[in-house]
Amino acid sequence: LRWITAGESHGPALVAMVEGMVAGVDVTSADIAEQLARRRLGYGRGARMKFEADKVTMIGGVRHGKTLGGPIAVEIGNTEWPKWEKVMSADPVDADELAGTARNAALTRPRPGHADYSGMLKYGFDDARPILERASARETAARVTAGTVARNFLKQVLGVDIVSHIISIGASEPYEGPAPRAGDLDAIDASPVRAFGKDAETSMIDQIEAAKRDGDTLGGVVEVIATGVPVGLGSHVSGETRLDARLAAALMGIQAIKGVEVGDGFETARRRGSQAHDEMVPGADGVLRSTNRAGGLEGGMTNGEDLRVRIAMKPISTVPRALATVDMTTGETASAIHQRSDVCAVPAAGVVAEAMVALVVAQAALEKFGGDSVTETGQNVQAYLAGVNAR
Ligand code: EPS
Repeated sequence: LRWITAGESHGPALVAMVEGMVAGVDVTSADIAEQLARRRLGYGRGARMKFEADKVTMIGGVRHGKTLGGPIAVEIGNTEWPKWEKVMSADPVDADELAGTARNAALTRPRPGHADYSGMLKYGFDDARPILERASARETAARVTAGTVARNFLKQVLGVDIVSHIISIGASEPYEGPAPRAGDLDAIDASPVRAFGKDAETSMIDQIEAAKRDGDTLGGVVEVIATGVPVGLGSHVSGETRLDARLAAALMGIQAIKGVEVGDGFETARRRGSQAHDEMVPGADGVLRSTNRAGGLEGGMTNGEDLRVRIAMKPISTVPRALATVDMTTGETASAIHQRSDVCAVPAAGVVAEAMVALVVAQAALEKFGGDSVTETGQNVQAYLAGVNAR
């Protein structure tokens, strides 16, 4: 399974492509729209989230609501496009047509924390526009689109469910209760900060309110849980086949992510071995665990327990109370670019992280079970599970 996205934040559309998905997976534009709507949720998003709609058009690979086995292409229209038609035109535009267009003014004051500075130097631009257009987290709409195909495959063939919730925002009191299950997703989505638990929610909202008042931005910590994942996805044989490594890479690849933790992660490093692992006990359908500190991954392979990963998102680098920078044209001290921005996009990052987990787990499942259709892959799954006597 491979996936790729194309498109700029203020271009006509984003495009998501998924290649290698088996035939017969149920997926409709409504399914994609539903996931995209979840990504737009969350207290602390900026003005653009209020007036922009994600317009989904399936271009190829799906017929009458089922995948065909070929590459799947989906377009997500940017309804912002009319305002940017000239500035972001793919074809050349006459200089006098652009003259005086505020939106076209060169952005020469890179934001600390953003891709602006390194991108301008590396790609040879004296304007941050060509960098920020692609670095923008608008691109995550395309990832969620690709992830919807993977998510539907996992549910249909393996019964896997994926949920996320927000552990903390800024310096809020971290959530410490039990991990949510698939059935809790609606309640989480109903929370303005996608929290699982009222106390955590109140503390997160307080943080966002305070940051907003101060012209500041916030990051936070997100947890993703996948239930029903069979034992044996990924492999111990090489670093790059380890599923934890692959999940970490995919999650770290989400804009603004600075840390990934599998299971109890860094806390495990503080424990003794006797308190760090998940002891095994015999059960009716195979081995059971008394704890899940490993987050469902041992030796780079799923162990049949719930997969559990966390990501740390840095605060958005477009800070309203603009940070000190250098004007790349004059070399003088300046205030970093700021037009408009979200205060916090952590709730949305949860939905994006679900999509990345779905893609990586689906990829590992297709490697393990193969097949060209939902029926064939499903038969392979059943034969394997019967053979290993485990879920
Ligand atoms: C983003 C900046 C904002 C966000 C955008 C991501 O856009 P703009 O610069 O147009 O105000 O609204 O997020 C989305 C549009 C989206 O759909 O998530 C950024 O710089 O990453």
